Amino acid sequence: MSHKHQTLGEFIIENQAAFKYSSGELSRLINSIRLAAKVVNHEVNKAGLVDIIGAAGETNIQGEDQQKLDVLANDKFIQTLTNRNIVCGIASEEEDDFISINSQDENNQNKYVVLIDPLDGSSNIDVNVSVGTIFSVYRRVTPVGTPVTIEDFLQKGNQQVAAGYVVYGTSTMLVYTTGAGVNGFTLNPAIGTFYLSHPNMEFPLDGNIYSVNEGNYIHFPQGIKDYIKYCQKEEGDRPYTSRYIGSLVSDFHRNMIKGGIYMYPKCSPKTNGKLRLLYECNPMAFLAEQANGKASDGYTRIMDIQPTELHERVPFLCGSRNMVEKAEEFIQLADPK
Ligand code: AHM
Ligand code: MG
Repeated sequence: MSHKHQTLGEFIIENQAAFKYSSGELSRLINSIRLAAKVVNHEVNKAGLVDIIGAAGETNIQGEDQQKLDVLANDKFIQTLTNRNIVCGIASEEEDDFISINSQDENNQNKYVVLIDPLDGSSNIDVNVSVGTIFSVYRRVTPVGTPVTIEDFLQKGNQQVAAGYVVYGTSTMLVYTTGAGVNGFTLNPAIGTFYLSHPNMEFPLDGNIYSVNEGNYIHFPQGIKDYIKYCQKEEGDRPYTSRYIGSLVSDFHRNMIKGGIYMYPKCSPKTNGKLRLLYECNPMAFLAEQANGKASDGYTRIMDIQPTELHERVPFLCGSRNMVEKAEEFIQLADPK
């Protein structure tokens, strides 16, 4: 079937058989995410109209102010996945601990856990700039029918069976992979349907955009400073251009289409940057690799890092393959391990 006018619903059904562990369960899960994405999209679009923006007066485990829409998006995704009895566990950037679903019910034969950043880049909401949702799916490692444990969540990114994001931008898109390439669907808000608009998305091998918060420059490791100087140097196809929205999903999305690198390095010797391995880096890394790009912490493939806790952070470089490899060269030259 030509992809013209193909809806996400049709695409899921058509591609279910191609998925090696296909039982329909993953398809139902993606369908639930599609539904929650529409609900959250509706709320995000209303943000400027109703008095819903602003801090909810709670702080999350990272000690950051939560904003009302984060709470709302978190609730919507958790509700949708719980009500439809579709997964056995959920971990969210907004929750201190993971949630076990129907752990008392021996009939719960669900085998997937979902990790989610319900509304990433949420400081952009008050100023009408794009935000996103990021999700990641794993098969549980403990026996089906028993309560999930932390082990089910602390899996390496290379064990992901699906990952994706929703970008609530000038138009709303859902972009995801189940390990057979990356496809992007655009929401037609008039009828509430996602259409396949970006089949087989791929990062160009090279690019000329670098995305990093240069306000942190003096704190960056020497290799990152050197790479930034390299990007700015007038030579060959350089200087590159700098674009930083401060919304990972949007920066990633643009770089995948145009070619570029996103970086959130260490900002002091003590910290590991800002982004969370499980909720942000692994799903974006899976998408990047499926789209012919690359993701690393400067030394190691992101998806090969063994997580040790739910909310841990890692330095993150992600984007066009040649650009990420160039940045790694600079990092490893300045600070060999
Ligand atoms: P959040 O999960 O608290 O929204 O933080 C993640 C966001 C990313 O989307 C974005 O790339 C980054 O934080 C921006 O951080 P900074 O303002 O430090 O540059
Ligand atoms: Mg986030």
